[in-house]
Amino acid sequence: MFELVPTKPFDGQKPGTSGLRKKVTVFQQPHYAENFIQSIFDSLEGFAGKTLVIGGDGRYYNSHIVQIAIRMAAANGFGRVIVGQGGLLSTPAASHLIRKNAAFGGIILSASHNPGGPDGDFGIKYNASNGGPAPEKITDAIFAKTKTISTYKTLDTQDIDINKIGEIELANIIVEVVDPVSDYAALMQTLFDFDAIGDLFKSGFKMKFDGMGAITGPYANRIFEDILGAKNVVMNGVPLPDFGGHHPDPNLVHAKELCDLILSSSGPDFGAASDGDGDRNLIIGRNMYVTPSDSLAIIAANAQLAPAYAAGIAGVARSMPTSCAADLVAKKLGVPSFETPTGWKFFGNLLDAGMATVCGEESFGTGSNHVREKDGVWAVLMWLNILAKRRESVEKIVKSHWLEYGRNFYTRHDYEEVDLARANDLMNNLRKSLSGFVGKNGIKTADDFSYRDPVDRSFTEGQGIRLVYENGSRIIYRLSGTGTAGATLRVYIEKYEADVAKHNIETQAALADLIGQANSIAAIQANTGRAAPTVIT
Ligand code: VG1
Ligand code: CO
Repeated sequence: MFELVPTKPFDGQKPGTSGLRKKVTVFQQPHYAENFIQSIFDSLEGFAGKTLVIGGDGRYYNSHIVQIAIRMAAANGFGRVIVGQGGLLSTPAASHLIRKNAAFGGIILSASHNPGGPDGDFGIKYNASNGGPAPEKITDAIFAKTKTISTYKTLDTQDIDINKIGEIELANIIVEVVDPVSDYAALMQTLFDFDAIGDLFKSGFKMKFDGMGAITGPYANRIFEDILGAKNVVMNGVPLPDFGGHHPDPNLVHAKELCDLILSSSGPDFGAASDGDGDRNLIIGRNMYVTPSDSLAIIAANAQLAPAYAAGIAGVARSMPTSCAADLVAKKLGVPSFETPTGWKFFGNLLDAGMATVCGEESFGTGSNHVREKDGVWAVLMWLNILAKRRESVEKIVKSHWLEYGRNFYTRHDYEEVDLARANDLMNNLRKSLSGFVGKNGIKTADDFSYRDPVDRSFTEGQGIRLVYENGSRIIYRLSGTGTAGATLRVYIEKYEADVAKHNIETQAALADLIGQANSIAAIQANTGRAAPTVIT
């Protein structure tokens, strides 16, 4: 029944910021996915007889690869596979299942916020026994294996029916099909004050949640409507293989339908959205868009309003390009703040060691020590918990936060699908000029960000060019590690403003001077041929 299939290495199976992401057409090459999955297993030790969690965001090709992963897990000697019904699991729900079942690890099928469908993207990532994305030590080992692979192990069997909840025996393993939502929803009920949130909805508070045709629809329906009793909350709530044509990236550009609704003066009180695999979140209130960096800071400052965090937080961690707003909160609370490279895998050790409780990224990712992934629905519930306790509007909460801490104006400009060689040249030119920037236009320091993990001392370099001004303003340049076509240049711009009289300036206007400097310092137009960014968040 077991088969050893001969294969040859594929180029470029290097995991990026969050797993291996490629066009669906690349994954459709015979043996492509199998090679990567076998390379994952070949990089791990000691999983014989243990449990593997498998699930994905439901995008095109999910159901096909789920079957491949189950067969290969069986052939490679796992003892049990836990799979979400229909092959579905949000990324945070998968992280929770790994932890709850003390699984050896998990395989998550997702290209997250990237578009889906036959012409879209697909992805595979491995999460370790702490429920978090594999650290670089493992992803490097996986990549090394993909370069020498010559065979993979699978099972000669028909597709397994994973549409019915229950256990199936397959060769030497048990395949346990679970409801993708139940365990996750139960976890959320242990963290937040569901009674208070339910009362908020009873008082007439109106909310809209955009599932963007991706994985979070069923989670949102169960939690916000069935459990919390809110009415007519969820839009685009059915996960579809092509996300209904949506680009499931919860930002002002791709969640426009929701934003237009909430950002009007007669709209609902609160709006939220999540991405393809359910780990990102967008938070908006009537007339008030909350930047992810501000959201992290506000969550850190108010976390004690939620039962699970009532005793206070141990520390805050943010990715380097995320604004420094959260650091100000940590300082006031008297807890440490950490600055890590981009990607949730860098938070894992801090969370495991109890050094940080709340983590976040400017890219619409927020989470805590309840799982080891960022978590979209968690962030929405945290906001609901804060709103239920404070009984103030989102706008009031944000503005009083700025009043107390000052405002970190923040924007990110993305230049997508730029020519890869030109993008690399741009970055290399910046790298070469670093020392020359210092002292000009008020720039205090210039470096290429590197990070020494305080827990395991592992070292990561080349994580983004960082220009820091005397007044704390920052310009950061880095190339995306999740795109699948050409290169994406990300430019992050931040300016601190203590003066409350200046807090209501429109963000792009407030940052106009720095944006101009960012463009000219990197000669973006000359180097990319682009006069303007593709996406501004
Ligand atoms: C982007 C974000 C990063 C995030 C990563 C995965 O990476 O910037 O903050 O952790 O996506 O998120 P990059 O390398 O393209 O900048 V998800 O929701 O796409 O798994
Ligand atoms: Co995601």
